[in-house]
Amino acid sequence: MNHNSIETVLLDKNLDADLKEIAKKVSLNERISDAECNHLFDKAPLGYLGVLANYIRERKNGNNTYFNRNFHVEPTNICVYTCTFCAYSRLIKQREEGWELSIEQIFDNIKKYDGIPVTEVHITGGVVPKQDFAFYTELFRKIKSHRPDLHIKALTPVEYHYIFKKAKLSYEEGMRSMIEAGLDSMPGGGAEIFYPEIRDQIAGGKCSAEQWLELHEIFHKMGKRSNATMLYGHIESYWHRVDHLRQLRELQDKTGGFQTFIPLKFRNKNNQLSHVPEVSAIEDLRNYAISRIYLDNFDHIKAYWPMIGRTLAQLSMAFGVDDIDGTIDDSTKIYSMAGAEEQSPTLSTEELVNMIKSVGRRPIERDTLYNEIRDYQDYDFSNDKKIGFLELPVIQ
Ligand code: V47
Ligand code: SF4
Repeated sequence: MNHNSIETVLLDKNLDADLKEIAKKVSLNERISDAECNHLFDKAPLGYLGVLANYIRERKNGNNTYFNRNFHVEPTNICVYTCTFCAYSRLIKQREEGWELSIEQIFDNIKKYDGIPVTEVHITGGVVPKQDFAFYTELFRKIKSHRPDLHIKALTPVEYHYIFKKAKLSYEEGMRSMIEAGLDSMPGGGAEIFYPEIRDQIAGGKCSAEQWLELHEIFHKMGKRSNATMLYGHIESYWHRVDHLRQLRELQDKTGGFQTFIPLKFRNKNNQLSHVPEVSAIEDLRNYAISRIYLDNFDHIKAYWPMIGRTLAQLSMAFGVDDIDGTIDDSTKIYSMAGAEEQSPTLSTEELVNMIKSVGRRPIERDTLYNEIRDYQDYDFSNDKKIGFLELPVIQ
């Protein structure tokens, strides 16, 4: 669609030499350096970034924009940690306004989706002592024996580090047991910002960057896939983002186990960083595009639409994003409490498909591992009410 525009960028007399060199590298499918990535953050105009990111996006994924049918389960909204950006932190959350679900309660919630064509359950929330190794292995087993084809994408290195330490298990032993119990893949959370001085200030006490990366590496080596995130737009500088992206790119070179990168925009409601202003939509688009340009070994860049809103998610598809997740119920409280755009993020499949089509992309439903389930480009919703509507029961 836009392949000629990169030629225009290459011929642009007003661009500085470094930006020209970066455009040349992108056109030749060459990797950009950390210094070049820093230069993009410091100097690159939005239009230029859009052209480069879109060029890469179309080279990798054509015109496709992916989504999946998943639902979220949050076993608890209480947490032993004190991340300053988080509305679940023990310094913010009063026990009375918290919930801590039992295995039976979670399982009942999962059973509400029986007969509904969801392909994935995304399980994540706070960290509490009761929800330990035995709790999660039993929960995963129960889900799998009830619905074996439901993909379990659950917990992050933050939870696993805490759970395995408490159970006195090595990371390898712990991960193997979780996989045996039914864990299929790992979501990208808990990464925040890897650089120690920033990490200590916003996420002190939880697993370190090295531990986060090690757990993903072990998981990948066991043949499993996972995602990666970066929480941006708070107290970090651009070079901290570059440092974060570098570590992800290096691990991906080693294992190839990451499927998608999800930049997460810091939202400032109900947390200890409420005095920090949120970054602009322009900054979000620049960040998506630069991530797409730098992470040449990641197949997908995801915009999490409940967090940034539908309009920005639509715009992001011109800045490197080829996936808009698929959250289709309103139980994801960690974001709504922190001031996410979509207070009640329920979209029917038809609305999601129209959102993608109206910006000229091809809507493709995928499973968690990016196998194509259905191409919705020419789909006629009037014939199929069951697929057209995904108004799901509210969990919790
Ligand atoms: O690690 C918490 C973030 C993450 C705030 O893998 C906040 O498919 C912004 O990782 N402002 C967890 N962000 C969620 C996550 C995720 C979400 C959707 C899909 C996938 C996937 C993964 O949420 C945390 C943290 O970085 N978060 N509080 C906040 N105030
Ligand atoms: Fe707990 Fe995660 Fe919130 Fe940190 S971000 S306080 S680890 S729920």
